[in-house]
Amino acid sequence: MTPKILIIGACGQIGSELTLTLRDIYGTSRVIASDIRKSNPELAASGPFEILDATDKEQIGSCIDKHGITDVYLMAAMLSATAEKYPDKAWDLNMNSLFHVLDFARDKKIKKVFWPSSIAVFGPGTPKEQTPQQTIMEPSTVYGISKLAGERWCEYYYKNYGVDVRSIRYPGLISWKTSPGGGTTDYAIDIYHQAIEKGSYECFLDENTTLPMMYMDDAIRATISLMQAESNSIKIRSSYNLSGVSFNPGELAKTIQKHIPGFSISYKPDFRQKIADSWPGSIDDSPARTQWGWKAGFDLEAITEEMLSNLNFSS
Ligand code: AKB
Repeated sequence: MTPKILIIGACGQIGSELTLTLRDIYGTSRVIASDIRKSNPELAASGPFEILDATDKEQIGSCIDKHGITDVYLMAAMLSATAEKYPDKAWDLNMNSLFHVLDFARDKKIKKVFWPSSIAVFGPGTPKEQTPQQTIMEPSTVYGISKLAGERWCEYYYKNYGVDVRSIRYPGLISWKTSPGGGTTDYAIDIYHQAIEKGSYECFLDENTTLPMMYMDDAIRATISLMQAESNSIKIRSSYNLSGVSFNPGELAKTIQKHIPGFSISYKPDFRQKIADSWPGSIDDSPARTQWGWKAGFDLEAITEEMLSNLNFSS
């Protein structure tokens, strides 16, 4: 059966690209974009769009009824850096939106749920390199705590109510179409914009802070593959580790310098350094590879070429 999809948080960094790709696959009329405001007017104009507050259960329910929704992608979230500033709001948005959607799936109003987790579920006590799927998880950020709690709830709803929920622990995502908002990995996008506009960048993480990252095209492909996989091939109902590429600001700057030789970088770590220091440097994603055939396509060189050419840099 062709799904009828609702994307909550469609104007955000992942949501906007996911919406367009899902519309290419299933048809524009079968993919309803929604967000609390039309912050991406181009996306809002590209097909059906609803104003929707992810914390309002009634609004979500009415939208599901109105459009006969079968699958919900819940992309609304407050990311790590902003969540440290507004812990209550972050908890409210990140947790209650998830409960609303899981409840609708439990009550058979919808069939399938996608919910994004993050590498932020790991903490300072987690093994840093090739972090396994199952390991010590003691997140030290509000965002990470909300994502880990969310993962446990996803598994609980699957085991106790048979909810078909699927999830990925996204690394830092790099994209050129829509800017991220309030994440610790955002530097890896800002740097390209500043390199082109100013030829220099002041980085809020230090030179050697290696983090797991991924190009947006890979993340979208992973999300859709997971949602299209046969239910019985999905053995993990909390959230899957997913690996793309690992690099630090110094290494990223060097790849940019190959294209923009005069580009310079300086380092002024701020409160986000502590968040980054609590996260892994690289991820072991063997369950995603073996269970639903995941394989990343973009390395750092390819990401830099894509970013610079799409942001219209010409040497
Ligand atoms: C963030 O930096 O908060 C996000 C994430 C890693 O989930 N990009």
